[in-house]
Amino acid sequence: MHSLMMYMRTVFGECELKRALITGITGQDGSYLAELLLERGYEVHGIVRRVAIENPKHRLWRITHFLDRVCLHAASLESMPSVYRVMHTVEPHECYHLAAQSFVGYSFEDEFSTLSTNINGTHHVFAAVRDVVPECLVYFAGSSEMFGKAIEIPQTEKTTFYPRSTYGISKVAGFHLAKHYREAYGIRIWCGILFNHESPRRGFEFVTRKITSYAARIKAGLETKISLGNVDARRDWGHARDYVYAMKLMLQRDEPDDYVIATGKQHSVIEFVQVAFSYLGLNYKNHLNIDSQLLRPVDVDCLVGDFSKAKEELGWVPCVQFDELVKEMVDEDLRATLSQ
Ligand code: NAP
Ligand code: G4F
Repeated sequence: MHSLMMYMRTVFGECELKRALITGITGQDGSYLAELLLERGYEVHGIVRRVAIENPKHRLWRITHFLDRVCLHAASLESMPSVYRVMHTVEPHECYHLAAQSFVGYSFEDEFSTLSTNINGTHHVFAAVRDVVPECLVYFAGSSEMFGKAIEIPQTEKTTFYPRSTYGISKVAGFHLAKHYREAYGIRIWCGILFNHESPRRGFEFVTRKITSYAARIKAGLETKISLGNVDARRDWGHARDYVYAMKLMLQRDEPDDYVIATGKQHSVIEFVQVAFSYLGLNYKNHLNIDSQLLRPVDVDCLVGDFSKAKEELGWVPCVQFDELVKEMVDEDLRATLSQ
């Protein structure tokens, strides 16, 4: 694949094919974004950890179906030389920086590695762009976790941040680094402030996928109970495919800016459980166990975004509704469970 891309670059010249580099291509968003960019005719490169290449069946499950159409480069966010090396090799026109320790729950268990990976990793990517490809357009994956204990409802681009985890703090730091690189060095970095987005490719550690996978296993008679923590938490859940499209739209604007990407609708964890279980004809009350061990030291209770700016300036609106999202995830988990 790599030699094919080098051949195409030589034959067609630099201007014909746009090259995109995605950090975190093996993740939920990276996989959907890579598909979108391939559809648009991009030459797509991705940064993956060495272990992913060594254990492709386990680590590359989200991107197996298009592996032959992308070029993967082994690197780690923690290693500045490895990030610089990839930037030199690819010389991307667009760089989507999605890689992160993205699980808030884990950030309470290992604060130090979360801060180190997410802040230093982001700094390495921005510095490499500045030093190697300063014209490159950059997307930074900010998060609604930056609003944390939100001081207003709904949250907009102007809402003050109040992060409640080292994960949230790391994203606030990344957000300010992005602004600093814009102002000090003129690097064109867009910050997406994305609210929770899910899909059948969501990691099993996140609450939505945990719920849909357990619902499917309970339906199939393989489990009887699901244990959850704070089921009163409220989130603004959208579909990952809709959200990666917003990333692409941002980089088509002339000037870098920040955009809230959300549905504007809020649901509790318990509502998610109820919709998922009742879709399978199950009464969740017969299967739910509340486990205080799963509570976080502090939680984010209520997030809901106002996406008016994205609608007005990007023409972006969410397409998939909450019930459709839950059903798509349940359908996929039931199919996978029954085919095991
Ligand atoms: P995800 O599924 O957890 O994917 C994270 C990606 O980062 C994976 O490809 C992972 O690689 C990679 N990664 C982690 N640590 C790395 C390291 N040290 N070096 C290189 N790669 C590393 O996350 P996602 O849901 O796609 O989210 C994408 C981005 O958006 C993240 O920055 C996340 O914090 C942010 N975000 C997500 C949401 C959401 O609701 N999904 C909302 C707001 C913001 P491995 O496969 O090797 O682990
Ligand atoms: O699904 P979660 O782990 O997602 P969380 O913490 O909202 O973070 C996700 O969204 C952020 C955007 O706001 C992203 F930046 C971040 O990368 C990630 O994608 O938890 C959602 C809620 C929390 O309040 C949690 O306490 O569900 C509650 N919850 C209740 N029981 C649980 C569980 N969460 C998990 N993961 N597992 C449980 O058993």
